[in-house]
Amino acid sequence: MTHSGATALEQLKRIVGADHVLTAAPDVEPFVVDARGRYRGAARAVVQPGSTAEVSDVVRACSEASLPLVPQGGNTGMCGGATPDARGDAIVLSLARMRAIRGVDRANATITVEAGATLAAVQDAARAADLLFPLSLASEGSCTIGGNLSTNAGGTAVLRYGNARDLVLGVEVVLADGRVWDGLRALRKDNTGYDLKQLFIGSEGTLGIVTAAVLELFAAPNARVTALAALADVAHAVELLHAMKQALGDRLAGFELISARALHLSRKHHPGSPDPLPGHPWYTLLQVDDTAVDPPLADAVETALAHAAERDIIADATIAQSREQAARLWALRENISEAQRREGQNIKHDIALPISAIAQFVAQTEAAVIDAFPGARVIVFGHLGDGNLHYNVAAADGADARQFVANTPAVNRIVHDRVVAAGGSISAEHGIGQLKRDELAHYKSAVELDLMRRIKSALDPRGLLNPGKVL
Ligand code: FAD
Ligand code: 2HG
Ligand code: ZN
Repeated sequence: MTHSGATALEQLKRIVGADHVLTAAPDVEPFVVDARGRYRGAARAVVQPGSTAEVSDVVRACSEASLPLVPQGGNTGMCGGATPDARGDAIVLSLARMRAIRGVDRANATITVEAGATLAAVQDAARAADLLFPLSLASEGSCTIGGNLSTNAGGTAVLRYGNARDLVLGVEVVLADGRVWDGLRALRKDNTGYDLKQLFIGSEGTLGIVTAAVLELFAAPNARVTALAALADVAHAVELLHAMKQALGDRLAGFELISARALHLSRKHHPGSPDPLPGHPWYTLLQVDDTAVDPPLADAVETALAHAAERDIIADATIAQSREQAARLWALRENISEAQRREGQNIKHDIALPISAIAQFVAQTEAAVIDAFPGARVIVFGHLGDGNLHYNVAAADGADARQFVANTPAVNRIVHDRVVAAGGSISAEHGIGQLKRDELAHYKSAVELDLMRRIKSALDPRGLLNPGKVL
Protein backbone atom coordinates (compact mmCIF):
# COMPACT_ATOMS: atom_id res chain seq x y z
CA MET A 1 0.00 0.00 0.00
CA THR A 2 1.28 3.50 -0.79
CA HIS A 3 2.15 5.87 2.03
CA SER A 4 -0.75 8.19 1.18
CA GLY A 5 -3.13 5.19 1.04
CA ALA A 6 -2.02 4.13 4.53
CA THR A 7 -2.46 7.69 5.82
CA ALA A 8 -5.94 7.86 4.33
CA LEU A 9 -6.92 4.63 6.06
CA GLU A 10 -5.72 6.02 9.38
CA GLN A 11 -7.83 9.09 8.78
CA LEU A 12 -10.90 7.00 7.89
CA LYS A 13 -10.41 5.08 11.15
CA ARG A 14 -10.35 8.35 13.07
CA ILE A 15 -13.62 9.41 11.39
CA VAL A 16 -15.73 6.26 11.83
CA GLY A 17 -13.80 4.36 14.52
CA ALA A 18 -11.28 1.59 13.83
CA ASP A 19 -13.95 -1.10 14.30
CA HIS A 20 -15.84 0.25 11.33
CA VAL A 21 -12.97 0.08 8.84
CA LEU A 22 -12.66 -3.49 7.60
CA THR A 23 -9.45 -4.53 5.88
CA ALA A 24 -8.96 -8.24 6.69
CA ALA A 25 -9.72 -10.39 3.63
CA PRO A 26 -12.49 -12.51 5.25
CA ASP A 27 -14.24 -9.35 6.53
CA VAL A 28 -14.02 -7.62 3.16
CA GLU A 29 -15.05 -10.68 1.12
CA PRO A 30 -18.89 -10.33 1.39
CA PHE A 31 -18.66 -6.73 0.15
CA VAL A 32 -16.67 -7.45 -3.00
CA VAL A 33 -18.85 -10.20 -4.50
CA ASP A 34 -22.27 -9.42 -5.94
CA ALA A 35 -25.55 -11.13 -5.03
CA ARG A 36 -25.56 -13.32 -8.14
CA GLY A 37 -21.93 -14.35 -7.75
CA ARG A 38 -21.27 -12.93 -11.18
CA TYR A 39 -18.75 -10.22 -10.20
CA ARG A 40 -15.79 -10.33 -7.85
CA GLY A 41 -13.80 -7.18 -7.16
CA ALA A 42 -11.27 -6.01 -4.60
CA ALA A 43 -11.22 -3.14 -2.12
CA ARG A 44 -8.66 -1.36 -0.01
CA ALA A 45 -11.19 -1.28 2.83
CA VAL A 46 -14.87 -1.36 3.70
CA VAL A 47 -15.87 1.74 5.65
CA GLN A 48 -19.10 1.84 7.64
CA PRO A 49 -20.02 5.34 8.81
CA GLY A 50 -22.69 5.83 11.46
CA SER A 51 -24.01 9.27 10.55
CA THR A 52 -24.39 11.72 7.68
CA ALA A 53 -21.59 13.85 9.15
CA GLU A 54 -19.29 10.81 9.10
CA VAL A 55 -20.25 10.03 5.48
CA SER A 56 -19.40 13.60 4.61
CA ASP A 57 -15.99 13.38 6.32
CA VAL A 58 -15.28 10.01 4.67
CA VAL A 59 -16.11 11.35 1.21
CA ARG A 60 -13.96 14.43 1.81
CA ALA A 61 -11.02 12.31 3.02
CA CYS A 62 -11.32 9.94 0.04
CA SER A 63 -11.52 12.86 -2.33
CA GLU A 64 -8.34 14.37 -0.87
CA ALA A 65 -6.55 11.02 -1.22
CA SER A 66 -8.06 10.40 -4.70
CA LEU A 67 -9.61 7.12 -3.55
CA PRO A 68 -12.62 5.84 -5.54
CA LEU A 69 -15.76 5.17 -3.50
CA VAL A 70 -18.27 2.40 -4.14
CA PRO A 71 -21.49 2.93 -2.17
CA GLN A 72 -23.19 -0.23 -0.99
CA GLY A 73 -26.48 -0.97 0.77
CA GLY A 74 -27.78 -4.52 1.04
CA ASN A 75 -25.65 -5.74 -1.90
CA THR A 76 -28.68 -7.38 -3.54
CA GLY A 77 -28.38 -5.49 -6.84
CA MET A 78 -28.59 -7.43 -10.08
CA CYS A 79 -26.07 -5.51 -12.20
CA GLY A 80 -22.84 -5.49 -10.18
CA GLY A 81 -23.34 -1.80 -9.34
CA ALA A 82 -22.20 -2.17 -5.73
CA THR A 83 -19.15 -4.34 -6.54
CA PRO A 84 -15.78 -2.58 -6.87
CA ASP A 85 -13.56 -3.36 -9.83
CA ALA A 86 -10.56 -5.67 -9.52
CA ARG A 87 -7.89 -2.94 -9.14
CA GLY A 88 -8.23 -2.95 -5.36
CA ASP A 89 -7.84 0.79 -4.76
CA ALA A 90 -11.52 1.50 -3.99
CA ILE A 91 -13.19 2.05 -0.65
CA VAL A 92 -16.54 0.30 -0.29
CA LEU A 93 -18.78 2.76 1.57
CA SER A 94 -21.34 0.61 3.33
CA LEU A 95 -24.42 2.44 4.63
CA ALA A 96 -25.50 -0.59 6.68
CA ARG A 97 -25.03 1.13 10.06
CA MET A 98 -27.23 4.07 9.13
CA ARG A 99 -30.59 2.40 9.56
CA ALA A 100 -32.57 4.74 11.83
CA ILE A 101 -36.22 5.45 11.18
CA ARG A 102 -35.99 9.17 11.90
CA GLY A 103 -39.75 9.65 12.17
CA VAL A 104 -43.26 9.03 10.86
CA ASP A 105 -45.59 11.97 10.19
CA ARG A 106 -49.03 10.32 10.16
CA ALA A 107 -50.96 13.43 9.17
CA ASN A 108 -48.60 14.08 6.27
CA ALA A 109 -48.38 10.34 5.49
CA THR A 110 -44.58 10.38 5.25
CA ILE A 111 -41.68 8.57 6.83
CA THR A 112 -38.11 9.82 7.14
CA VAL A 113 -35.50 7.08 7.11
CA GLU A 114 -31.77 6.64 6.84
CA ALA A 115 -30.32 5.03 3.75
CA GLY A 116 -29.23 1.79 5.41
CA ALA A 117 -32.70 0.91 6.73
CA THR A 118 -33.88 -2.26 5.05
CA LEU A 119 -37.00 -2.04 2.93
CA ALA A 120 -38.70 -4.52 5.28
CA ALA A 121 -37.91 -2.32 8.31
CA VAL A 122 -39.47 0.67 6.56
CA GLN A 123 -42.56 -1.37 5.61
CA ASP A 124 -42.83 -2.48 9.27
CA ALA A 125 -42.51 1.08 10.59
CA ALA A 126 -45.25 2.23 8.20
CA ARG A 127 -47.48 -0.68 9.24
CA ALA A 128 -46.97 0.19 12.90
CA ALA A 129 -48.49 3.59 12.08
CA ASP A 130 -51.44 1.93 10.25
CA LEU A 131 -50.04 3.08 6.92
CA LEU A 132 -48.48 1.38 3.91
CA PHE A 133 -45.09 1.80 2.28
CA PRO A 134 -45.92 -0.01 -0.97
CA LEU A 135 -42.50 -0.77 -2.49
CA SER A 136 -42.27 -4.56 -2.49
CA LEU A 137 -39.36 -6.74 -3.68
CA ALA A 138 -38.44 -10.36 -2.96
CA SER A 139 -35.15 -9.00 -1.57
CA GLU A 140 -36.90 -6.66 0.89
CA GLY A 141 -35.41 -8.33 3.98
CA SER A 142 -31.87 -7.35 2.86
CA CYS A 143 -32.08 -4.49 0.36
CA THR A 144 -31.91 -0.95 1.72
CA ILE A 145 -33.72 2.28 1.00
CA GLY A 146 -30.45 3.81 -0.22
CA GLY A 147 -30.10 0.96 -2.73
CA ASN A 148 -33.79 1.10 -3.67
CA LEU A 149 -33.56 4.80 -4.47
CA SER A 150 -30.20 4.54 -6.18
CA THR A 151 -31.51 1.82 -8.51
CA ASN A 152 -35.04 3.28 -8.74
CA ALA A 153 -36.30 -0.17 -7.75
CA GLY A 154 -39.58 -1.50 -9.12
CA GLY A 155 -41.06 -4.72 -7.77
CA THR A 156 -44.56 -6.06 -7.57
CA ALA A 157 -46.73 -3.04 -6.71
CA VAL A 158 -45.55 -0.54 -9.33
CA LEU A 159 -48.79 -0.90 -11.29
CA ARG A 160 -50.65 0.94 -8.55
CA TYR A 161 -48.02 2.91 -6.63
CA GLY A 162 -45.17 3.55 -9.08
CA ASN A 163 -41.41 2.91 -8.92
CA ALA A 164 -39.20 3.97 -6.00
CA ARG A 165 -38.83 7.31 -7.78
CA ASP A 166 -42.54 8.00 -7.42
CA LEU A 167 -42.48 7.35 -3.67
CA VAL A 168 -39.79 9.87 -2.72
CA LEU A 169 -40.54 13.40 -1.53
CA GLY A 170 -37.08 14.36 -0.35
CA VAL A 171 -33.50 13.17 -0.06
CA GLU A 172 -30.35 13.96 1.87
CA VAL A 173 -27.24 13.46 -0.23
CA VAL A 174 -23.52 13.72 0.39
CA LEU A 175 -21.95 15.19 -2.74
CA ALA A 176 -18.64 14.14 -4.29
CA ASP A 177 -16.80 16.98 -2.54
CA GLY A 178 -18.23 16.03 0.86
CA ARG A 179 -20.85 18.77 1.10
CA VAL A 180 -24.26 17.68 2.41
CA TRP A 181 -27.38 18.61 0.46
CA ASP A 182 -30.30 18.59 2.87
CA GLY A 183 -33.21 18.07 0.51
CA LEU A 184 -35.37 16.30 3.11
CA ARG A 185 -38.56 18.11 2.14
CA ALA A 186 -41.85 16.42 2.89
CA LEU A 187 -43.80 18.21 0.18
CA ARG A 188 -46.03 16.85 -2.55
CA LYS A 189 -45.75 20.07 -4.49
CA ASP A 190 -42.51 21.98 -4.90
CA ASN A 191 -41.80 23.66 -8.21
CA THR A 192 -38.79 25.69 -7.16
CA GLY A 193 -36.65 24.99 -10.19
CA TYR A 194 -34.97 21.73 -11.17
CA ASP A 195 -36.11 18.64 -9.27
CA LEU A 196 -32.62 17.76 -8.06
CA LYS A 197 -33.63 14.72 -6.01
CA GLN A 198 -34.62 12.91 -9.20
CA LEU A 199 -31.03 13.20 -10.46
CA PHE A 200 -29.79 11.09 -7.58
CA ILE A 201 -32.63 8.56 -7.74
CA GLY A 202 -31.64 5.84 -10.21
CA SER A 203 -28.06 7.13 -10.55
CA GLU A 204 -26.58 4.01 -8.88
CA GLY A 205 -24.18 5.85 -6.61
CA THR A 206 -22.42 7.66 -9.47
CA LEU A 207 -23.58 11.19 -8.57
CA GLY A 208 -23.78 11.28 -4.77
CA ILE A 209 -24.31 9.22 -1.62
CA VAL A 210 -27.93 9.06 -0.47
CA THR A 211 -27.91 9.20 3.34
CA ALA A 212 -31.62 9.67 4.11
CA ALA A 213 -35.00 10.11 2.43
CA VAL A 214 -38.55 11.24 3.04
CA LEU A 215 -40.89 8.61 1.61
CA GLU A 216 -44.58 8.77 0.88
CA LEU A 217 -46.98 6.50 2.75
CA PHE A 218 -50.47 5.38 1.78
CA ALA A 219 -53.65 4.17 3.42
CA ALA A 220 -53.18 0.53 4.40
CA PRO A 221 -55.51 -1.81 2.51
CA ASN A 222 -58.34 -3.37 4.51
CA ALA A 223 -58.97 -6.07 1.95
CA ARG A 224 -56.50 -7.94 -0.21
CA VAL A 225 -57.26 -10.64 -2.77
CA THR A 226 -54.63 -12.78 -4.47
CA ALA A 227 -55.51 -14.91 -7.48
CA LEU A 228 -53.64 -17.10 -9.93
CA ALA A 229 -54.99 -17.51 -13.46
CA ALA A 230 -53.87 -19.98 -16.14
CA LEU A 231 -53.71 -18.87 -19.76
CA ALA A 232 -52.90 -20.19 -23.21
CA ASP A 233 -50.43 -17.47 -24.19
CA VAL A 234 -49.09 -13.99 -23.45
CA ALA A 235 -51.65 -12.32 -25.72
CA HIS A 236 -54.37 -13.64 -23.41
CA ALA A 237 -52.45 -12.38 -20.38
CA VAL A 238 -52.40 -8.89 -21.89
CA GLU A 239 -56.12 -9.17 -22.58
CA LEU A 240 -56.71 -10.23 -18.98
CA LEU A 241 -54.69 -7.26 -17.72
CA HIS A 242 -56.94 -4.93 -19.68
CA ALA A 243 -60.10 -6.68 -18.47
CA MET A 244 -59.00 -6.58 -14.82
CA LYS A 245 -58.07 -2.90 -15.03
CA GLN A 246 -61.49 -2.16 -16.48
CA ALA A 247 -63.26 -4.19 -13.79
CA LEU A 248 -61.19 -3.24 -10.75
CA GLY A 249 -59.66 0.14 -11.54
CA ASP A 250 -56.69 1.12 -9.43
CA ARG A 251 -57.51 -1.58 -6.90
CA LEU A 252 -55.42 -3.81 -9.18
CA ALA A 253 -52.07 -3.44 -7.39
CA GLY A 254 -49.97 -6.20 -8.94
CA PHE A 255 -50.16 -8.20 -12.17
CA GLU A 256 -47.30 -10.67 -12.60
CA LEU A 257 -46.60 -12.98 -15.52
CA ILE A 258 -45.10 -16.44 -14.93
CA SER A 259 -44.18 -18.91 -17.67
CA ALA A 260 -44.52 -22.63 -16.99
CA ARG A 261 -40.72 -22.92 -17.11
CA ALA A 262 -40.25 -20.20 -14.48
CA LEU A 263 -42.89 -21.84 -12.28
CA HIS A 264 -41.22 -25.22 -12.70
CA LEU A 265 -37.86 -23.76 -11.58
CA SER A 266 -39.44 -22.06 -8.59
CA ARG A 267 -41.06 -25.33 -7.47
CA LYS A 268 -37.98 -27.44 -8.26
CA HIS A 269 -35.72 -25.37 -5.99
CA HIS A 270 -38.30 -24.79 -3.25
CA PRO A 271 -39.65 -28.24 -2.42
CA GLY A 272 -43.13 -28.26 -0.91
CA SER A 273 -44.35 -25.40 -3.14
CA PRO A 274 -47.93 -25.92 -4.33
CA ASP A 275 -48.93 -26.56 -7.95
CA PRO A 276 -52.40 -25.01 -7.90
CA LEU A 277 -53.23 -25.07 -11.63
CA PRO A 278 -51.00 -27.72 -13.21
CA GLY A 279 -50.38 -28.17 -16.90
CA HIS A 280 -50.73 -24.70 -18.43
CA PRO A 281 -48.12 -22.78 -20.44
CA TRP A 282 -48.62 -19.36 -18.79
CA TYR A 283 -49.91 -17.94 -15.52
CA THR A 284 -50.68 -14.53 -14.12
CA LEU A 285 -50.63 -13.72 -10.43
CA LEU A 286 -52.89 -10.84 -9.45
CA GLN A 287 -53.06 -8.80 -6.31
CA VAL A 288 -56.07 -6.59 -5.68
CA ASP A 289 -56.15 -4.19 -2.71
CA ASP A 290 -58.89 -1.98 -1.34
CA THR A 291 -59.05 0.37 1.60
CA ALA A 292 -62.85 -0.04 1.69
CA VAL A 293 -64.29 -3.21 3.26
CA ASP A 294 -67.68 -2.98 1.58
CA PRO A 295 -68.71 -4.41 -0.90
CA PRO A 296 -66.50 -7.52 -0.52
CA LEU A 297 -63.47 -7.31 -2.76
CA ALA A 298 -63.31 -11.07 -3.32
CA ASP A 299 -66.75 -10.95 -5.02
CA ALA A 300 -65.56 -8.26 -7.42
CA VAL A 301 -62.44 -10.25 -8.31
CA GLU A 302 -64.42 -13.49 -8.71
CA THR A 303 -66.92 -11.80 -11.03
CA ALA A 304 -64.13 -10.23 -13.10
CA LEU A 305 -62.35 -13.59 -13.46
CA ALA A 306 -65.63 -15.35 -14.30
CA HIS A 307 -66.22 -12.86 -17.12
CA ALA A 308 -62.67 -13.48 -18.36
CA ALA A 309 -63.35 -17.23 -18.36
CA GLU A 310 -66.64 -16.77 -20.28
CA ARG A 311 -64.70 -14.84 -22.92
CA ASP A 312 -62.04 -17.62 -23.03
CA ILE A 313 -59.32 -15.23 -21.89
CA ILE A 314 -58.32 -17.55 -19.08
CA ALA A 315 -58.34 -21.35 -18.93
CA ASP A 316 -58.66 -21.63 -15.15
CA ALA A 317 -58.19 -19.59 -11.97
CA THR A 318 -57.93 -19.94 -8.24
CA ILE A 319 -58.46 -17.32 -5.55
CA ALA A 320 -56.55 -17.63 -2.29
CA GLN A 321 -58.94 -18.32 0.57
CA SER A 322 -56.61 -17.29 3.37
CA ARG A 323 -53.54 -15.16 3.99
CA GLU A 324 -51.51 -18.34 4.14
CA GLN A 325 -52.74 -19.48 0.72
CA ALA A 326 -52.03 -16.01 -0.69
CA ALA A 327 -48.50 -16.15 0.72
CA ARG A 328 -47.97 -19.57 -0.87
CA LEU A 329 -49.11 -18.27 -4.26
CA TRP A 330 -46.82 -15.25 -3.94
CA ALA A 331 -43.91 -17.49 -2.92
CA LEU A 332 -44.22 -19.30 -6.26
CA ARG A 333 -43.51 -15.99 -7.98
CA GLU A 334 -41.04 -14.46 -5.54
CA ASN A 335 -38.88 -17.59 -5.39
CA ILE A 336 -38.17 -17.57 -9.13
CA SER A 337 -35.12 -15.31 -8.85
CA GLU A 338 -33.51 -17.41 -6.11
CA ALA A 339 -34.42 -20.61 -7.97
CA GLN A 340 -32.53 -19.36 -11.02
CA ARG A 341 -29.49 -18.64 -8.83
CA ARG A 342 -29.61 -22.20 -7.49
CA GLU A 343 -30.03 -23.59 -11.01
CA GLY A 344 -26.82 -21.83 -12.17
CA GLN A 345 -25.84 -18.64 -14.00
CA ASN A 346 -28.05 -17.31 -16.74
CA ILE A 347 -28.06 -14.30 -19.02
CA LYS A 348 -30.43 -11.75 -17.56
CA HIS A 349 -32.50 -9.25 -19.49
CA ASP A 350 -34.67 -6.89 -17.49
CA ILE A 351 -36.64 -5.27 -20.26
CA ALA A 352 -39.50 -2.83 -20.64
CA LEU A 353 -41.82 -2.79 -23.63
CA PRO A 354 -45.07 -1.09 -24.48
CA ILE A 355 -47.60 -3.60 -23.12
CA SER A 356 -49.15 -3.79 -26.59
CA ALA A 357 -45.83 -5.10 -28.02
CA ILE A 358 -45.15 -7.80 -25.44
CA ALA A 359 -47.05 -10.76 -26.90
CA GLN A 360 -45.39 -10.44 -30.27
CA PHE A 361 -41.98 -9.90 -28.68
CA VAL A 362 -42.29 -13.09 -26.64
CA ALA A 363 -43.62 -15.11 -29.57
CA GLN A 364 -40.81 -14.04 -31.93
CA THR A 365 -37.75 -13.69 -29.72
CA GLU A 366 -37.60 -17.22 -28.32
CA ALA A 367 -37.41 -18.65 -31.84
CA ALA A 368 -34.48 -16.35 -32.65
CA VAL A 369 -32.64 -17.28 -29.43
CA ILE A 370 -33.14 -21.02 -29.97
CA ASP A 371 -32.11 -20.71 -33.59
CA ALA A 372 -28.77 -19.21 -32.53
CA PHE A 373 -28.33 -21.31 -29.38
CA PRO A 374 -30.15 -24.61 -29.84
CA GLY A 375 -31.49 -26.00 -26.58
CA ALA A 376 -31.10 -22.72 -24.65
CA ARG A 377 -33.85 -22.29 -22.05
CA VAL A 378 -35.73 -19.00 -22.08
CA ILE A 379 -37.15 -18.16 -18.66
CA VAL A 380 -39.83 -15.51 -18.90
CA PHE A 381 -41.61 -13.89 -15.98
CA GLY A 382 -42.06 -10.43 -14.59
CA HIS A 383 -44.19 -7.44 -13.93
CA LEU A 384 -46.57 -7.57 -16.91
CA GLY A 385 -48.74 -4.83 -15.46
CA ASP A 386 -45.75 -2.47 -15.86
CA GLY A 387 -44.65 -3.80 -19.25
CA ASN A 388 -41.53 -5.23 -17.55
CA LEU A 389 -40.33 -8.73 -18.40
CA HIS A 390 -37.46 -10.69 -16.93
CA TYR A 391 -36.35 -12.41 -20.10
CA ASN A 392 -33.55 -14.64 -18.90
CA VAL A 393 -31.69 -17.13 -21.08
CA ALA A 394 -30.09 -20.22 -19.53
CA ALA A 395 -27.92 -23.00 -20.90
CA ALA A 396 -29.54 -26.11 -22.32
CA ASP A 397 -30.47 -28.69 -19.69
CA GLY A 398 -27.28 -30.35 -18.44
CA ALA A 399 -24.93 -27.95 -20.28
CA ASP A 400 -22.26 -25.91 -18.44
CA ALA A 401 -23.93 -22.72 -17.22
CA ARG A 402 -20.70 -20.72 -16.83
CA GLN A 403 -19.58 -21.56 -20.35
CA PHE A 404 -22.98 -20.55 -21.69
CA VAL A 405 -22.83 -17.17 -19.97
CA ALA A 406 -19.77 -16.37 -22.11
CA ASN A 407 -22.30 -15.94 -24.93
CA THR A 408 -23.77 -12.89 -23.18
CA PRO A 409 -22.86 -10.33 -25.90
CA ALA A 410 -24.41 -12.41 -28.70
CA VAL A 411 -27.55 -13.26 -26.71
CA ASN A 412 -27.89 -9.64 -25.61
CA ARG A 413 -27.79 -8.51 -29.20
CA ILE A 414 -30.61 -10.87 -30.22
CA VAL A 415 -32.82 -9.85 -27.30
CA HIS A 416 -31.97 -6.15 -26.97
CA ASP A 417 -32.14 -5.40 -30.71
CA ARG A 418 -35.73 -6.66 -30.65
CA VAL A 419 -36.50 -4.73 -27.48
CA VAL A 420 -35.21 -1.48 -28.92
CA ALA A 421 -36.92 -2.07 -32.27
CA ALA A 422 -40.20 -2.43 -30.38
CA GLY A 423 -39.66 0.89 -28.58
CA GLY A 424 -38.52 -0.72 -25.34
CA SER A 425 -35.75 -0.31 -22.74
CA ILE A 426 -32.82 -2.61 -21.95
CA SER A 427 -33.22 -1.94 -18.23
CA ALA A 428 -36.64 -1.61 -16.67
CA GLU A 429 -35.82 -1.80 -12.94
CA HIS A 430 -32.42 -3.31 -12.16
CA GLY A 431 -30.32 -0.46 -13.55
CA ILE A 432 -27.08 -0.58 -15.52
CA GLY A 433 -24.23 -1.12 -13.03
CA GLN A 434 -21.33 -2.81 -14.80
CA LEU A 435 -23.49 -5.53 -16.36
CA LYS A 436 -25.17 -3.33 -18.96
CA ARG A 437 -22.73 -0.45 -19.27
CA ASP A 438 -21.64 -1.43 -22.77
CA GLU A 439 -25.24 -2.11 -23.78
CA LEU A 440 -26.18 1.38 -22.63
CA ALA A 441 -23.40 2.88 -24.75
CA HIS A 442 -24.56 0.76 -27.69
CA TYR A 443 -28.22 1.77 -27.59
CA LYS A 444 -28.45 5.29 -26.11
CA SER A 445 -28.38 8.16 -28.57
CA ALA A 446 -25.28 10.36 -28.73
CA VAL A 447 -27.33 13.27 -27.40
CA GLU A 448 -28.55 11.32 -24.37
CA LEU A 449 -25.08 9.95 -23.59
CA ASP A 450 -23.62 13.44 -23.88
CA LEU A 451 -26.20 14.83 -21.42
CA MET A 452 -25.54 12.00 -19.00
CA ARG A 453 -21.76 12.51 -19.17
CA ARG A 454 -22.16 16.23 -18.58
CA ILE A 455 -24.29 15.64 -15.52
CA LYS A 456 -21.73 13.15 -14.23
CA SER A 457 -18.83 15.55 -14.71
CA ALA A 458 -20.77 18.44 -13.16
CA LEU A 459 -21.50 16.49 -9.97
CA ASP A 460 -18.41 14.28 -9.80
CA PRO A 461 -15.72 16.05 -11.84
CA ARG A 462 -12.94 13.76 -10.62
CA GLY A 463 -14.89 10.58 -11.33
CA LEU A 464 -14.41 9.13 -7.85
CA LEU A 465 -18.01 8.04 -7.21
CA ASN A 466 -18.61 4.45 -8.32
CA PRO A 467 -16.26 4.60 -11.31
CA GLY A 468 -16.95 2.25 -14.21
CA LYS A 469 -20.66 2.00 -13.43
CA VAL A 470 -23.46 3.19 -15.71
CA LEU A 471 -21.23 5.27 -18.02
P1 FAD B 1 -26.96 -2.49 -3.49
O1 FAD B 1 -27.01 -3.76 -4.25
O2 FAD B 1 -26.08 -2.46 -2.32
O3 FAD B 1 -26.56 -1.31 -4.49
C1 FAD B 1 -27.23 -1.11 -5.70
C2 FAD B 1 -26.70 0.16 -6.38
O4 FAD B 1 -27.02 1.31 -5.61
C3 FAD B 1 -25.19 0.18 -6.52
O5 FAD B 1 -24.85 0.88 -7.68
C4 FAD B 1 -24.73 0.97 -5.30
O6 FAD B 1 -23.49 1.61 -5.51
C5 FAD B 1 -25.84 1.98 -5.15
N1 FAD B 1 -26.12 2.39 -3.77
C6 FAD B 1 -26.52 1.61 -2.74
N2 FAD B 1 -26.77 2.37 -1.65
C7 FAD B 1 -26.51 3.65 -2.02
C8 FAD B 1 -26.58 4.89 -1.34
N3 FAD B 1 -26.96 4.98 -0.08
N4 FAD B 1 -26.24 6.01 -2.02
C9 FAD B 1 -25.85 5.94 -3.30
N5 FAD B 1 -25.77 4.80 -3.99
C10 FAD B 1 -26.10 3.67 -3.35
N6 FAD B 1 -35.08 -5.12 -8.02
C11 FAD B 1 -36.21 -4.56 -8.50
O7 FAD B 1 -36.19 -3.41 -8.94
N7 FAD B 1 -37.39 -5.27 -8.51
C12 FAD B 1 -37.49 -6.52 -8.01
O8 FAD B 1 -38.56 -7.11 -8.04
C13 FAD B 1 -36.32 -7.11 -7.46
N8 FAD B 1 -36.36 -8.36 -6.93
C14 FAD B 1 -35.23 -8.91 -6.45
C15 FAD B 1 -35.28 -10.20 -5.91
C16 FAD B 1 -34.13 -10.80 -5.41
C17 FAD B 1 -34.23 -12.18 -4.83
C18 FAD B 1 -32.89 -10.11 -5.45
C19 FAD B 1 -31.64 -10.73 -4.92
C20 FAD B 1 -32.82 -8.83 -5.98
C21 FAD B 1 -33.99 -8.23 -6.49
N9 FAD B 1 -33.96 -6.93 -7.02
C22 FAD B 1 -35.11 -6.36 -7.51
C23 FAD B 1 -32.67 -6.20 -7.13
C24 FAD B 1 -32.26 -5.42 -5.85
O9 FAD B 1 -32.82 -5.97 -4.69
C25 FAD B 1 -32.65 -3.96 -5.97
O10 FAD B 1 -31.91 -3.38 -7.02
C26 FAD B 1 -32.41 -3.13 -4.71
O11 FAD B 1 -32.98 -1.84 -4.90
C27 FAD B 1 -30.94 -2.97 -4.34
O12 FAD B 1 -30.83 -2.48 -3.01
P2 FAD B 1 -29.51 -2.73 -2.16
O13 FAD B 1 -29.62 -2.00 -0.89
O14 FAD B 1 -29.22 -4.18 -2.06
O15 FAD B 1 -28.43 -2.02 -3.10
C1 2HG C 1 -37.96 -10.22 -9.76
O1 2HG C 1 -38.88 -9.59 -10.27
C2 2HG C 1 -36.61 -9.60 -9.70
O2 2HG C 1 -38.15 -11.33 -9.21
C3 2HG C 1 -35.47 -10.52 -10.12
O3 2HG C 1 -36.57 -8.39 -10.36
C4 2HG C 1 -35.50 -10.90 -11.58
O4 2HG C 1 -33.98 -12.70 -11.19
C5 2HG C 1 -34.46 -11.92 -12.01
O5 2HG C 1 -34.14 -11.94 -13.20
ZN1 ZN D 1 -38.47 -7.76 -11.12
